[in-house]
Amino acid sequence: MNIRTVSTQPFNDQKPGTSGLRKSVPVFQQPHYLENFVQAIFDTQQGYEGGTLVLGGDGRYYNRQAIQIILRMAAANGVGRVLVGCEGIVSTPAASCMIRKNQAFGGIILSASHNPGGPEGDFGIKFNASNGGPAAEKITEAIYARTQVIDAYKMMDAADINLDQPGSFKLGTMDVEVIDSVQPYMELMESLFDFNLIQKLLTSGKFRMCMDSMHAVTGPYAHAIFEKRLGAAPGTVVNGIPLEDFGGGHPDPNLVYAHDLVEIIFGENAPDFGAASDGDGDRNMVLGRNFFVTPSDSLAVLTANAHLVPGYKDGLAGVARSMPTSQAPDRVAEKLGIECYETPTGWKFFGNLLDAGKATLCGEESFGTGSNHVREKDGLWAVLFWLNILAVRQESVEDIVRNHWQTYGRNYYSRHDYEEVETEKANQLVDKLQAILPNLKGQQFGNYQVEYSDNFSYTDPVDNSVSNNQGIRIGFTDGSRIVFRLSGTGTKGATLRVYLESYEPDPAKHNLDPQEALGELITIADQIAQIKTITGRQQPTVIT
Ligand code: VG1
Ligand code: CO
Repeated sequence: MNIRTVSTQPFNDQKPGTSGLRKSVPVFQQPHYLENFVQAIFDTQQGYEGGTLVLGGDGRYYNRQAIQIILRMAAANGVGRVLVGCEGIVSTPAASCMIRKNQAFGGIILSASHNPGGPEGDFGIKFNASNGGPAAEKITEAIYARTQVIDAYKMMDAADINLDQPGSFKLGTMDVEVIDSVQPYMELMESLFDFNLIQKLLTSGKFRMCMDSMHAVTGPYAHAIFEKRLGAAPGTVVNGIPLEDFGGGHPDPNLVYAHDLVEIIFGENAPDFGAASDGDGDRNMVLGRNFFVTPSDSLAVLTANAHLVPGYKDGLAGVARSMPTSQAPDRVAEKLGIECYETPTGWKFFGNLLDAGKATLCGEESFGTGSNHVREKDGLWAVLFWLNILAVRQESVEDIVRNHWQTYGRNYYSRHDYEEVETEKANQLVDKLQAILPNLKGQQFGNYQVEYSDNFSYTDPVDNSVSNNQGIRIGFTDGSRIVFRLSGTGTKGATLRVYLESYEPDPAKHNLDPQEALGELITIADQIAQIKTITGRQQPTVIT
């Protein structure tokens, strides 16, 4: 088959963010835009000639077209074999699983995660390395550098591959295997969790759950695992068919966007357990009847109960959380006598800790939880982990969490997002904050005294690489914290994230609304950062 070298010119905006390159669909549809980025991936990798590549996405608009383009480019670049998800569907954690299982040199995941999809929505592309995890910063930087000088890409002339059902094809000498990505993923889950016990719970007639796949990628996985394999009642999975525009919603599993689930779980005759996952299946939200579990608490509870779950019964090497995540997991780690690592935001920073066997469980406040079973956060894995704990303990979600607070104290936690702020104003806010940081120490704000203030810098304990400017932290003498950072996944303007945390050891004070418990810190955050004055916003766009 004919292989062409196509001349091109660099685009200046192809710098990957927290999780790959995310832009609106029309940006990706510009001639050469996707091709340039894909060629930059090949140009900066080794071992792809003759090697295996995993390819798939979350099913959003432009997924299928992008897959056909990438297949032809992979063939033109000499890749040996590509494993593609049937219908182009591969969740992010399933892609990680497939890369590891098939000794692939890497994977290309097409997703903009929880960002809305459709012709005017967002699209994204991410490269994962041979360990199954998001490419480390030095790789994404190399890819970006390459996009800045690229002048040509390779393309094979060939017809589209039929992605509708499993099958084997050839593109020139390259093998294309279209496979059902649910199977290998389910097998991995079965090796970690007590499926018999969970099945007993789900078929006992005494326990009901609701899984909201938000019209996104986990639908097929959730149907296969919860309903078909574990015997949950039909209808347990809602919004379970992936749609190109996610039904017009934000596939973001939080109390604001997962409104269908929220109505069910806070409504009459609510089920015992509810969960939701995001566009590409790596995030999760966990709920009990009328009860919300913060992602930070979820990581802490999973850590404290891991010994009840077959895959983790021998203990955890350590636990890791992103810096803005609450310190609830730290308390559990301390009691267990294991290390708790604090990393910058983004799953790529957990990769080395997992590869080196230093951490077993990892989590982020942004509804991400995972373990060393793959190198991505994993939404359905977290749901199964919770189900396994519920099946063993035979207590409600609420009782388990309240009990946890009694033992460890409660870390009140909330994140306030200001979305689509003018970039200039957001930068101004951060610059001003940065300038006053050195003077904050010792200052008193109401009941709170500043103990430290800095811009978080991380030195990876495995390869000693340093990542600076990962978020401004203001810590108070009682352990409370306010963290400010700008999002690295948005596609419009800037998103300012303000993370708030306070610690309450007294069980008599564990029943407050977090916004109330954090009220004074919320005011202090505005006072210090001048959010209202600089952004002109009176309140956050989204509170989680
Ligand atoms: C956000 C979250 C971060 C997460 C990232 C990717 O990044 O805060 O914790 O790892 O999204 O998740 P940022 O830079 O916008 O704060 V996903 O599910 O969007 O791939
Ligand atoms: Co995601």
